[in-house]
Amino acid sequence: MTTNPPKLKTTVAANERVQKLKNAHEQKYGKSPLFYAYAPGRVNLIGEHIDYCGYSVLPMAIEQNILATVSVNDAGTIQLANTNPHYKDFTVSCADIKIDRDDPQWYYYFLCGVKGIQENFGISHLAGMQCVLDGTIPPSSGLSSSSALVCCAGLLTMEANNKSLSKVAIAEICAKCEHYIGTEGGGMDQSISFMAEEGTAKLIEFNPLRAIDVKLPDGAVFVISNCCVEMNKAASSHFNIRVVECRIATKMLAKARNLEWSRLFKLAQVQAELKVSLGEMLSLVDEVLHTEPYSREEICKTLGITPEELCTDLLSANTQHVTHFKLHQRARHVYGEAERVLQFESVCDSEPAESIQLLGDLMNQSHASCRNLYECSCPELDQLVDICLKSGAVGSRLTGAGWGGCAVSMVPTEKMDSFLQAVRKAFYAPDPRKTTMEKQSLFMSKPGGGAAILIEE
Ligand code: ADP
Ligand code: NG1
Repeated sequence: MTTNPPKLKTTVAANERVQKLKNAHEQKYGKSPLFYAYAPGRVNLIGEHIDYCGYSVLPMAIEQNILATVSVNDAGTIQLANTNPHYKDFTVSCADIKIDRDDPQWYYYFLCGVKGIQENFGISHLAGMQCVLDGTIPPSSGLSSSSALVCCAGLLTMEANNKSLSKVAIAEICAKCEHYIGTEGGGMDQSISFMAEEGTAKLIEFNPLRAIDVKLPDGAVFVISNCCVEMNKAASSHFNIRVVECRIATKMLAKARNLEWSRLFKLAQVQAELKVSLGEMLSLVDEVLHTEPYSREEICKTLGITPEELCTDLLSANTQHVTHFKLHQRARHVYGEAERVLQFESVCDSEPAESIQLLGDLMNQSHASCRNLYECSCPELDQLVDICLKSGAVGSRLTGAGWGGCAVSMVPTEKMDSFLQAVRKAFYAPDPRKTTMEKQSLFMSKPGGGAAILIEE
């Protein structure tokens, strides 16, 4: 479907959060907003770190979002303010939009969205804008606060400049332009932020981008819990190191099978070229790649490239320092996780009697693979996942990039209250810092709707 992000009429006075933000806008800029825009965060149910390898993922949007007020002017500047005092005011000339990836300040994510729209339409004179932003997604916790900010900025820039795009097109633009901040994500977050629909999770497929409804089983709910360790993707190299390891594994597997390896960049492309199953890809990984980390020298020798070519063609700006790469483990995770996503979707589709247990098992296998093969968990998150399982979840796993942040647990509906109580007691109550964060750190989530423009009635 080629629908555009919706424009919804709203009675501002009936929505306390929007009304408060409108007041803040009037106070700050001395005029009323022309319109509002919001974009949700997401929880990924299964399919971690495989979107940038070209494989499908299975997220749902959450209720928490980034909401912005917008007034438009011809002053030639973009003025930003935020309800959270931690995020300082910022003003920039429309003629001088620059993003400093060495200093990932909050407003650079906003500018990613602006730049994406500007470049897509070749806009030479961007409309001047004044915005106040308000976010309810815990940052750096795997629930896509950064992408919600990029998507919200992309959406409001499109509207302020009287342009229009389908959900698919704007999702693709926002996925690409978030790379300006330095992280090489795969597009899951921006796709679900625009293509989400209330009441259904989505299987997101790439190339071409599509979102297919996935009906979650009755009788269970999904609960998000935050281990209260933040991991900022753009300010660290963990994330891009995994992207690079997958890229190098792609080249090594392709070379071993005499494919034209220099034009392949994603693990899914190797499978597509070989026309084999995911199971066969797992065997190929075992046959071709060794479990010891690969040195730069070994990679260059096997691919027949120079150290300079490795740096410029395969590594990103923030991974130039890496000396060793775990290719076997990362590729095994990716092909195994891609298979689990398909199994998860198939269980949801066919609804066997034991659906909940089967889905829970897949989530547990996913966490084990993230922890052991992809090494993107951390002790606090592992502890939280263990507590969730002991508290009644049938499945529990880290969600999002990892190295901190949130777990998602599948809990039989009748156990929900006792589950929340037990997790509270075992994980949050013993630590005063976590206790204060508990309200926004432990909550049930239903599939929410996608990004939209709001216009006052
Ligand atoms: P996530 O996993 O949530 O996407 P990232 O570490 O990639 O986490 O991005 C978090 C960054 O996004 C924050 O450091 C901040 O710059 C920006 N951000 C998140 N929420 C907000 C907000 N409410 N207002 C402004 N910037 C935000
Ligand atoms: P979060 O959890 O928002 O940091 C990141 C990537 C996704 C995906 C997941 C791991 C970005 C913007 N997002 O998400 O594309 O790769 O990690 O599955 O880079």
